[in-house]
Amino acid sequence: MAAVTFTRRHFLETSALAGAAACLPSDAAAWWQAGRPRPTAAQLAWQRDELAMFIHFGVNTFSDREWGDGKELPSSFAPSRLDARQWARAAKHAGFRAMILTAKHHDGFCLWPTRTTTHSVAASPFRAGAGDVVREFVDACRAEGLRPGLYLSPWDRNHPTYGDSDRYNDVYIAQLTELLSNYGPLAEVWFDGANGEGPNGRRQVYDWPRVWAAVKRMQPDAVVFSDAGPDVRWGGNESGVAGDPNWSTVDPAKVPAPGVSGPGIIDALQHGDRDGTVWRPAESDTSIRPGWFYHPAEDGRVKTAEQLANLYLRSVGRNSKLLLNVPPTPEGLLHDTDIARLNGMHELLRGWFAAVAVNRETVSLAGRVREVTLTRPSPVALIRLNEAIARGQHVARYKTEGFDGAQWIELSRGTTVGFAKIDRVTVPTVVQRVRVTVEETAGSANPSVRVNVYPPA
Ligand code: FUL
Repeated sequence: MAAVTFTRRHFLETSALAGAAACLPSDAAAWWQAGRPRPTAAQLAWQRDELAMFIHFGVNTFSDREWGDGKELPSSFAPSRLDARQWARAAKHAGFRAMILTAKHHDGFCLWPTRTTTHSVAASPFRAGAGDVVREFVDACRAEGLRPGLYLSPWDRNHPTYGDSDRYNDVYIAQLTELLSNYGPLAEVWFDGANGEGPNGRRQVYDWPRVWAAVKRMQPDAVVFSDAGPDVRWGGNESGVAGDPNWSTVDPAKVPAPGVSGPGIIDALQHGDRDGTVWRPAESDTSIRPGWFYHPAEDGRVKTAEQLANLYLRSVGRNSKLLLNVPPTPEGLLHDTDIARLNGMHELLRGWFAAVAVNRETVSLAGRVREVTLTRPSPVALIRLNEAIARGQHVARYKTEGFDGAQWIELSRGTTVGFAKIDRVTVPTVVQRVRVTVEETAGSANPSVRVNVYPPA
């Protein structure tokens, strides 16, 4: 195999997958026969983003609450300096590639001038009632080269039809139709399963198959996120930490619909299913602050750069994607502290992954051992493995070792690899070579795994 030199730019700007595909063993044809589920182009693009920013913004920002009750006055929505470009610039600068906005949260207030309710920006002082936050958001994303996504809460504590299932389902589809047909291509449409009681005391029954069909029809290139996918699943917690192991394949019967709880569901969301028949990778969501919406009392409780960089290792570095919420203030701007922490995270990650110490690579005949020779002997701080997931996910168990000149010493052990698996190495030994041995696979194929080795920053 030809010499491989990766640079800082390589890590930051190219997909791991492209590199992995370039390193396919010569018997690659065997892969296509393996018969395991594989991602769609949209799912691959979703995963390559690695980092997406979540924006929770709405009447709760002004009432200082997490869940509005639907009785908020539209007149309370009064951002004085809203600048979606500031959000997008901050995201881009910190290495994010996508952004998702709460077009409507549980309180029912719509951030775009919808025809389905008067409970929207059109009745607010924002831009004298002529504003459209969704429009400003998607425009800002596109101007900064970020892929936009929208969250439309199904639970609606304001709309009078909520709980009257068929009528509300029509309203919900009408809202989706406005969002999916008037704002250009979206990368992700985000649904939660929240389902409270309606004003009439009745429980709303959502029509998820209809919702998903509507997205597929109007935005065929978007991924649909929910507990139950169909394209991307919730990772099972709101702390931004992916499961280990983490299969991108699932058994769809285990999580039949969003918001369903019961034995085994969180486990299925966290870990996926090694023998699952459907490709549905996990998204890890969390907030940079304790709450999803901005609260001034939490200004001193913003996650540190170090905490955020570690979250990257435990989400992206465990075959997931990190959806990190950064909530705008009542002014309509991201807070300076949050921006500083995002930039700090980016600097840390750049430092950790700056110098790739690999200059030569060999693959064993059986394809189960991949060895890299370091540019110069060094201790190892991080090892990043990437599986060629366009052909499915196969690695079920592996170990990594370093050669100190006399013997092979174990550096790390793991289960799944997938899009990326990043191991922190605590063994201080100086090594000349590093090898990964795939000890167990799902399916009969020989996995193609790319190995990158990073010395201490
Ligand atoms: C949950 C909501 O209840 C929270 O308020 C937040 O939006 C979170 C991302 O999803 O379902």
